[in-house]
Order: sequence, then structure tokens, then C-alpha cells
Amino acid sequence: MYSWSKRILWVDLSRGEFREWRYPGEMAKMFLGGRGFAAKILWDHLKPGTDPLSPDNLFVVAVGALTALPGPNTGKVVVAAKSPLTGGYGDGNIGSWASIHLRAAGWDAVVIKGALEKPGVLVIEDDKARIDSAEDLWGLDAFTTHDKLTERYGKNAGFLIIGPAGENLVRYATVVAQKGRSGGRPGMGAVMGSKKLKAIVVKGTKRPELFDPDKYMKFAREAIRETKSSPNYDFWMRQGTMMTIEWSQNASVLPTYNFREGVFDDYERIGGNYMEKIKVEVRSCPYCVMSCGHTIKDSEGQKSELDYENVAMLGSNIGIGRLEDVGVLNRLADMLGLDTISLGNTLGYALEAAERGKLELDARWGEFRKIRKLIEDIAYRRGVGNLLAEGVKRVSEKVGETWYAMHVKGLEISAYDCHAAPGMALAYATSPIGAHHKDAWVISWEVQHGRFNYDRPKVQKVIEQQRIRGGFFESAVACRFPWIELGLSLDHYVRMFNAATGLSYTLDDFFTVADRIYALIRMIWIREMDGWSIEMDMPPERWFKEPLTKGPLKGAKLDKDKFIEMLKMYYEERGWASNGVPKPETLKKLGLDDAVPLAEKYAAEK
Ligand code: PTT
Repeated sequence: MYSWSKRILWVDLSRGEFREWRYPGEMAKMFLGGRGFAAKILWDHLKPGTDPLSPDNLFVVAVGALTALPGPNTGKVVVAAKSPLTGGYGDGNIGSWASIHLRAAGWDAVVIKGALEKPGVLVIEDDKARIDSAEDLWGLDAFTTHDKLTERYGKNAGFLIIGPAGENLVRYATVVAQKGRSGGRPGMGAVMGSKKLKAIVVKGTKRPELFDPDKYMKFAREAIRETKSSPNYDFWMRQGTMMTIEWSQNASVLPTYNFREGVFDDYERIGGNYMEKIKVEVRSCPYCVMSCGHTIKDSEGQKSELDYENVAMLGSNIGIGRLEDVGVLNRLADMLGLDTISLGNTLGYALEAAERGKLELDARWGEFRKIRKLIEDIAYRRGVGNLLAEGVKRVSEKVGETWYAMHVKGLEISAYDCHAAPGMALAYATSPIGAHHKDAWVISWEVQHGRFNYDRPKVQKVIEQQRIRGGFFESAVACRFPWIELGLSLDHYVRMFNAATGLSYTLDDFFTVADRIYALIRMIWIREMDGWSIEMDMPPERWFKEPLTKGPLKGAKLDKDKFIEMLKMYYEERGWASNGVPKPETLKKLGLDDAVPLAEKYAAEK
């Protein structure tokens, strides 16, 4: 078996210990890497019931067999832990030089336990690791920290950093990799903060050993050529994900005023076409062949790298209709290390609760200056910001009105309204980290194939996408954009993977791996929640209760009975019991025998 280094670095911050673990090859075959490794490690080594912000939580950084190889968009790394936002499994996928350097240092993953007494930086240089002081960096924003780390460790290094939000344990604090790249939505930055870990710096000088390097390079060149010759390539290079603003408006799914509506009057002023006119540069992750980081000068004269999710959540969802102002909030979120999606949801909820007279708040829809201040208050946990730092689920429980709190399992909804999209609602409901679009983005397929259906083909489409996106791309660890945005055939990935590793996997083999990872993550949730019920997989009440009042789909809302039927179909297709717990026979088939006793305890049909 090639490509994997078969080494994992275990770090115990409390004891100052660094240990190499040569893991069994079977683990690579069964879980691939990235999310697969994170799930396996958390299942095997995380004590059930661990407080996510305690030293006992495990913070996992993991790459995969395709990461950092020449090929389309391989500069990605997964960060994972038990989430302080949801209490379940959490992860994120970040474009970062840390992915390249981790592979070059010869580690497939780093597992970090314990906590430092004083702020520190974990420095990994090839085989060696150490802790450097970060007392002078604590309190600095992520961009300034990035500059200081570059001065200290040189340009030729990868960084994973937290901003003040991570330090102050904001439950949706992210990890920042470079200016404009940030991830780990379910509070991965807060987990680093709880360990007093300001940053991880990685420097590597080796190369992964490949089974057939010549063949691999031939396949990689062909994949790059095909990606760049896609008919959508030019438009993508002009607008990237920002083109989705206009698409979402046309499809009535643009989150507006806390997902009350799916259309926004000022959408053109925050859209891809407008962005194109004021764009100043394009940035990308390392090893990217189709850059998505479109950057504008924001209304404070600083550069802000925009993405659809960020703009919708900090624009239409909170009533801000000026892209340059949205850019300021987006940049601020990156500097402070706050997830833009959870932030936009929490702000949206707070603004709505204030409008309903349920929360005292010195800001209203669209009040840019006041909202800007509120974001800083959240990161530093000042005043009402201290409450909002807890995320929408906890805020709504405190306020006492939960039906318009937009989350699933505690993770806030990504930027697609589902009043008229039951398939996308199912994707949010069954995503393994809470409401994120990363695992299944069925909405564009759904809009084309009958958005009001609640049928089996839709359920199967959600599962197919979860297998490819949430299974394959999250564990091979590469960016999914060449495939989903530019139509690069998955066959390219299969042959690149086999030439790199020496295995002979088919697409079906990857799907089995994906099903295994999904089942194991579900078992982690069940273990943490001490059971499961269908309510835990339900989307927010708003979509069932209150119809859209504007746009071509005025009057649309989800049908609860039909949705529950569809959710049960989903469980059936996956071989899970009708309460959402994987059946013992399903686990056995996937080689997860050690999870069977827990499934037997809870899988009883209820
Ligand atoms: C992802 C989520 C997304 S999904 C976006 S925009 W997107 C938001 N980005 C944020 C950000 O930026 N700053 C910030 N402070 N918070 C943010 N929260 C939101 O986080 C770059 C691209 C994008 S842009 C997407 S879809 C794809 N995501 C991939 C994925 O998840 N897996 C994968 N194998 N390939 C992917 N390729 C694409 O990468 P999370 P990124 Mg982010 C600034 O990380 O936690 O997974 O949440 O990672 O490197 O910025 O993604 O329209």
C-alpha cells in the first residue's frame, strides 16, 4: 500500500508528549483518511460524555491518499473533534498549505489531546514536534497572527490558526488557514482555544511514495486538462461560487430575513454579476486549478474574499444589501475566526427575536454599523454577544421561541431556504455534522426534477451525493469542486487513487467506505446522545409552519407528514431502524462489529 505514510502523530499537550503511531494498513483500506480517520479515531479513543471544551476532547487534523498530490485541487485538510456547538461529531474541510506540509512531513493525521497551561503553537517539522510559546500571539486576530507566524517560521510552512473567537470559546469558532480560508464550522476553533493552542505550524520536506508515479502523473494531467476544458470553466473563473446568488434568487431559495423568505429585493447589489465589476483579485487554495476566492475592496478599503455562503448569510439573511458592507462583515468573521454561516443564522435569529420584542438588541435588519459591532461583541463575548456566542439553538432556548431557530442538531443551516425544497431539507436533516450543505447539495437537481416531490428517487439522490461528497471527497481528501462545478468525471479520481495507492478500488468500493463512515459517525452521535429519535433528524419548524409570503413561490411550505415518510425511506435505504439507529446487521456488513452492542441497545423499532 502506497501514498499513505501509515503514521499518525499523537500529541498530549498536558504531558508534553509526542508519540508516533504506526496504524494498521486495514484502517487505511476501511476509512481512507480525512473524515474517515477522524471518525475511527473518535469512536475508538474519545471517552463518551467528554466535555468538548475539556482537555479530554481529541482534536484531529487529517489528510488522505490524494491530498497534496499533483492533480486537481488536492490542497485540503480535515479538522475534527467532538463539537462544542452540537455535542456530536463535528468536522470541517479547509484549503490550506498545512495539508501539503503534513503530507510532506510524513503524517497522515495528528491527534491532539490535553491542554497547555499557557498559550502555545504546536510546531511539526518533518518527524519532530514541539510546543513554542504563543503568549505574544494570544489576543491577536487571525490575519495578524498569520503575518507573525510567517515572519517567525517562514513562508514555506502551513498554518492552522484561531482568532479571538476561538480563544473566547465561541461555540461556532473556526480554524483559519490563510487570509480568506477558514473552516471547521461546528466550533473546531473553540476546541483549539480550549487547549490554549493558538496555532499549528507544519513544515515538511518529503514526498508521499506512490505505487506508479508515471501512471499517476499521466492520469493527473488528464484530469487537470479535462477540468480546465469544461464549458463552465470561464464563467467559474469569473464568478466562482458567487454566481449562486442570482441562481438562488431565481429559484426562491436565497435565505432572506432569517429564512423567512427565499427572495431578496437587493439581490443584484450582492450578486455575482456585481461582484465581477468590482473584483480586485482572485485567490485560491494550494494546488488549485480553478480558483474560487474572488476578492473585492470592502467599504473599509480592505480586501475581502467572497463566497456564496458568506454573502447570503451576512447579506440577504440579515437584510444587508450592499456587497461592500457584506465584505466587511465577511472579513471580520475571518479575522475573528467565526463561522459565517452560523454567525448569519444567529444574527438573523436575534434580529427577528428583537423585532418580535423577545430580545433586547441594539440593532435591526440591515443596520450595518450596529451589526458590525455586534459581531465583535460575539467574538469577545461582550454584553448580548456573550449569549449570541452560544449559537442559535442555545439562544432560542434562552429566548423561549425555538420554531424560527434555523438549525439541525444544533448546527446552523447553510444558505439554501427549503420552504419548497424537501430534498435539500432532507440533506440538512441527515448531514452527519448537523445542517451543512457539504454532504449533499441536491437543491439544483431538485429544482430541475420536481421540487415538490417527496419520493424515493429524491432520497436516493441525497444518499448518492452523501456517498460522493461526504464519503469520498472528505476521506480521499481533495476538493469536490472540479467534479461538482465543472463536471470532472469521478473515474479520474478512481484511477488516480489506484495508481497512487496500488489498490484496485471501484466506485462501489468507495461507496461502501462512505456508508461505513456514515454509520460510524451516526454511532458516535448515538453514544453521545445516549439514544436517538426521529426528532433529532428534523429540520426547523419554520419551514413546516409558515409559508413564503413573497416571490413566485408565495404560499409554499413543507409538509411534515410527507417529510417524515421521506426520512423513514432514507433510514430504510441506509439499513437503519425506523428511529434512525443503524441496524446491527448493517453494521456487521460494514465491518463495524464493535458498534453492534450499542446499536442493539437502541435500534429497537419504536
Ligand atoms: C464550509 C463552509 C463554507 S462552504 C463556506 S463558503 W462554500 C463558508 N466559508 C467560510 C469562510 O470563508 N470564512 C469563515 N469565517 N466562515 C466560513 N464558513 C463557511 O464554511 C472553500 C471551498 C468552498 S467555499 C466550498 S463550498 C467547498 N467546500 C469543500 C468541502 O467542504 N469539502 C471538500 N472536499 N471540498 C470542498 N471544496 C470547496 O472549498 P467547512 P474553505 Mg470552509 C473564508 O470549511 O467547515 O467545511 O465549511 O473551507 O477552504 O473555505 O472552502 O460556498
